[in-house]
This record gives sequence, C-alpha cells and structure tokens, in this order.
Amino acid sequence: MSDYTTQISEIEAKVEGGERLSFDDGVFLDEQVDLLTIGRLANTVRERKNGNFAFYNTNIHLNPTNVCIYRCKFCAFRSDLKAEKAYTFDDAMIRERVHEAKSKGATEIHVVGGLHHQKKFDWYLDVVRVIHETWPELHIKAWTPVEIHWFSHMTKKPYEWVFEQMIEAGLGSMPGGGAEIFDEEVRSQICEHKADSSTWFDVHDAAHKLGIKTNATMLYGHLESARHRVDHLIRLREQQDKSGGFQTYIPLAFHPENSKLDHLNKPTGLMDLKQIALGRLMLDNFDHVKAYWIMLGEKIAQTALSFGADDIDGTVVHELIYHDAGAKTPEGLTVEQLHGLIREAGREPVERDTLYRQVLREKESPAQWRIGSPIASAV
Ligand code: V47
Ligand code: SF4
Repeated sequence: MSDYTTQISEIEAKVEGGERLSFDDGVFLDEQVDLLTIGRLANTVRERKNGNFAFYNTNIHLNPTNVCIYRCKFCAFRSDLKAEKAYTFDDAMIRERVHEAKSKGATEIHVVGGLHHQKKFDWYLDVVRVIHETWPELHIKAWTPVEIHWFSHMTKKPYEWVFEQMIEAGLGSMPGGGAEIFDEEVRSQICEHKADSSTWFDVHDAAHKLGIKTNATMLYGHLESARHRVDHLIRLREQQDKSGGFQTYIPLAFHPENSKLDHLNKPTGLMDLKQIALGRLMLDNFDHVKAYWIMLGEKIAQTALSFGADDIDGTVVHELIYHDAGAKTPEGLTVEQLHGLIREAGREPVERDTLYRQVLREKESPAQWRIGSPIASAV
C-alpha cells in the first residue's frame, strides 16, 4: 500500500470509530486529500451528530458603527472618523432596527461593529440596553472578544465584570468573530494591533464560565497555509475540552475587495467546501458547523450541507461586513427561500433560536413565535 493509501485508511478508521484526528491527519486532509473523499468523511460525522436536519434562524444584523481604531488588512468595513463612509447609530436608529426585526419575526439580532475611540463603555452598553428594552424577547448575540477586550481596557475592569454589565443590559450570547487565524506570525501580518490569540481565548473562557454560549470562526484564504488552519482548529478543540461553551464553528472565506489585501484572489468554491469538511472532522467536540450563506453564496452553502455543515445561518438582513468586501449575495433571504435551498439539498429544514432550541410558529401568524425544546434531544 502507498503511504497515501495507508494514511487515508487510518483516518477513515478513526472517523468510523469516532476517534480524534491528529494535527498531522488534519494537514494531510487539507493538503493531499481530494474534496469528495474529505467531504464523504465529514458527512458521516455530520449525519451522526445532526441526522438529516439543517438548521437556520430568523435574524437581523446591526453594526452600530463602522468607525474603528484598528486597521485589519482584510477589513473593508471599517472607517476613519472623518471619512465620508463613517456612520454611528443613535438610539432612534437602533429602535427602528429592532421594530423591523419584530415585524419580520426575527428571534435574534447579531451585533458587532468597529471600536469607536470616542465612545465610552456606556455607549456600547446602551446599544444592548436599548435593543433589550425595545423588545425583550429578541435574543441579543453581541460583541466579539476584540470588543470585550476593548471594553475591559477602557474601564480597567476584568472581562467577568464587563460580561455581568452586558448580561444585566440584555446580552444573550457572543458571536464567533475576531478569531481570524491564531498563529501569531500570520496574525501579526493581517491584524497586528488587535486582541491577540490568547486574549481571544481568555474572553471565551470567561464567557463560558459565566454560562454564556459563544461561536468560533476562522478566516481563511489570505496569507495562511494548511498547518495554520489545522493549528487554529486544534486550539479551538482544546478550549472546547476545557470550557465547553462553543456551539458552532463557522469558517469564513476571505473577501478581498476594498481591503488592503485586494491583490489576493477570493478562495474557490472547492476551498470553501474543503474548509467546511476539515472543520467538521477536526472539531469532534463541536455540535454544529455553519455554512454562512451570505459569505459562501447560496449554491456553495447548499452543497456544504453534504460536506459537513448542518446550519446555514439565517434570513440575515442588513449585513455589511461581507457586502462592503464585495460579496454579491442577496441582502437577505426569506424563510421560504431558505427552506427551498435546504430541501433541494435533500435535508430537512429546522428553525432554531440562537441556543439551538426549536422555534415554533403558527401558519396564520408567522411573525409570532414560541420556543420549543432543545433540538439535540430530537436527533
Ligand atoms: O471577525 C471581516 C471577518 C468576522 C472580512 O457567530 C471578513 O454566528 C472575510 O464573525 N472577508 C465577523 N471575512 C463576522 C462573524 C460572524 C459571521 C456570521 C455569523 C457569526 C456567528 C459570526 O468577519 C470578523 C472577520 O473575521 N471579516 N472582513 C473580509 N473582508
Ligand atoms: Fe476594526 Fe473589526 Fe475591521 Fe478589524 S475587523 S478593522 S477590528 S472593524
């Protein structure tokens, strides 16, 4: 048997037996294994964990400001304070967004933005408070570790204190952004000044200890290589072993347009599917892998449901980070369109809330909802 055949048979046996893959297995899969083989293996794990279900949610985005003290090289969203594209939401604009969420029957608002150097911690706290007071049922998934670290730096208080204030204001969970690539050398080339990798983990650790569920991302397709991606996944897996609060892993494809790295090509569809599959195979202790359709496009997201992904995010209205960076996907999809995509891919659509509980709606009044039981129990 060739070295390749021996190694792939060993990996297949590990996947079949539910055994953990090593760093070398991951690099081999990423660098040498064809897409259909890695996809088939990832699909085995995906179906073992989530059956035929494909999850989505009804959500809306709010990026309260694009003014940011940092200058991450991959970012096309940020703005200088004095630039023409700079904007900052006031309370009335936030309330309007929440009313829109309510009228659309959204269960979640996803809130991330820039680090506006003229805004104090109370301003960020009020963003959450205003949303919560306007409509308390709406789940607020807000701020990345980069922002939480900034709040801690501004107030000179520990992360736990920052979270306690945010929870009191209405925060429900934390999204997965700001992870980029943990390898220190690559990170220093793409986002030199912002929160480093160990800070990213410290913030998640603090969140998990307080019972706050979080997500995790990886930005791929820029200056990193296979060993950086696998190292990233193993660091996530180790943190999950320790604190157990991650719900979903979301690989994020780099969109170069309007960024300082615009000389690079956007990752191909093959690369997108491979990163979904690799994440599913390496992260044996994560329940969910998300194919974020806004970033991947509907066709790749749909295909990803057979390559390891069990979630395609949501209806997503008002997304800016990817559209500023050249994404040509629609501004949002209706529930009917999401159902169509999922069913065409041979999967069964299940609406979830942010915490993966089933969302139940009456046919006569679809904007009204109530929360059912946790979905894991149904699998
Ligand atoms: O941290 C910024 C990335 C992230 C670009 O938790 C870019 O459910 C590609 O984290 N090309 C924010 N990526 C988005 C994010 C996210 C998205 C969807 C769902 C969830 C969740 C989280 O977007 C940033 C950064 O890694 N990003 N600019 C770009 N040009
Ligand atoms: Fe600022 Fe976030 Fe963009 Fe970095 S990715 S420049 S922290 S808005």
